[in-house]
Amino acid sequence: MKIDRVKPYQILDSRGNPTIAVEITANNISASAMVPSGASTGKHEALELRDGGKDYSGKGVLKALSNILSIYSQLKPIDILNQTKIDKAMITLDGTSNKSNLGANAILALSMAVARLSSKSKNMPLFSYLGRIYEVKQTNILPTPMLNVLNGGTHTDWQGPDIQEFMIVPFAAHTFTQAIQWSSEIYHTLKKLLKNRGYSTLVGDEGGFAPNLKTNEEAVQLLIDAISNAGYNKKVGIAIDAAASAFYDQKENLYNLRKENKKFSTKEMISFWEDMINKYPQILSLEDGLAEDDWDGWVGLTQRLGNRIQIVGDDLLVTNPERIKKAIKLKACNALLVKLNQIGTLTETFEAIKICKKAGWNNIISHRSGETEDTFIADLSVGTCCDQIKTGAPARSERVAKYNRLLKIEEELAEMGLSPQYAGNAAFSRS
Ligand code: 2PG
Ligand code: MG
Repeated sequence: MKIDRVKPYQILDSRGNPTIAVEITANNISASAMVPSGASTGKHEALELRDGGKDYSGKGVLKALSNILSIYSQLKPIDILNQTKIDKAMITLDGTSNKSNLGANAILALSMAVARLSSKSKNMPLFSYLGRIYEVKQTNILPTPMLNVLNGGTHTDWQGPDIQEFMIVPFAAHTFTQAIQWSSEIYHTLKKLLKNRGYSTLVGDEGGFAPNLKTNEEAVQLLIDAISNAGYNKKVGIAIDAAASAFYDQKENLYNLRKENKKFSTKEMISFWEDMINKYPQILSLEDGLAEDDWDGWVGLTQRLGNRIQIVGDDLLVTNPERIKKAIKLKACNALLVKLNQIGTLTETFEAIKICKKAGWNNIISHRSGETEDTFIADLSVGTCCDQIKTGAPARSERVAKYNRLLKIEEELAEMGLSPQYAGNAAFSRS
């Protein structure tokens, strides 16, 4: 199956910024893919190529589109059924460690589209095909979702809390369908609560509410009240993504929590988390609690809290096998946030997940704050047996598209006789 047509497009993401879509065709079968884009981008991520200049305030991706065409013309004929070979050829063609030559967005668009076209050509659902090339035996596990119902940080232009994401985790549901029902009910209960307390119910970039709260802790309290008012006490937990690199002041070497009117050293920041976790046992996961290069701090944080909650590296690890290996060696965290566009190919993403699984870490497949209607990550979470996914609030089309795809996969699995299983609480057990 050789690709005989490649058509890249410049489209808009959920924030109204340009991003890439590509459609590829082989033997009259076509498939497409769209690339997301972050806001709290880690500085060690692979490069997202932007045009610069005046149009779209420099955010255009026309150079990346022409790089897609040039990759095709240099690598053709491209046999779509060998994902690893295609991804490796693109990595070699780029020739840099962070894909700054061709752009990780250009490379990823092709990498995803190739997988989707292959699955179509084999008449397999995407999750089954990904499972085959990732080499797992089972692809019948639906991930436990982390739904970001209260937004802060850069995703609200700092109108909301300093902490970027307050998520609900319906771990005790019996099915994915039930997990989504509970989450939607809690989301609407939270909306009522905010209204009653005189807060705005406008939403941030990931569909969660973005109220101008007085403290960060108030957000946790609001989630606990919403969970309990909706009737899901002890059945739904809380996950936090602090995105601490965004409020870390490098000059002062301090964490600046505007809402608390406090500047914390690394040690104090760790104590802040410890106090919060002591006070709110509902918190079961903490992502980017410290900044992306505060390695010693991360080791201390994991020593202190790693046996009680999941410590997730996002900006710290950037889905990069080399940084992950370092973190495993140092015991700097115990879970990976998986983002395709941080590394730029499906093959390297598989490698990152495999390394973590081998180390007994958890993996959480993740969206970006700038998203599209592409639902690739829903299939990826099932195909790689990743047990957890975070993809925003149960609201806004680009977020619910992924949850809706998983609802459909749950049905499809049953129809295929593969007895779907919801990961639930087991997603948080570590070996
Ligand atoms: C994160 C992500 C997604 P962004 O920090 O985990 O929620 O945000 O895409 O802006 O990096
Ligand atoms: Mg994050």
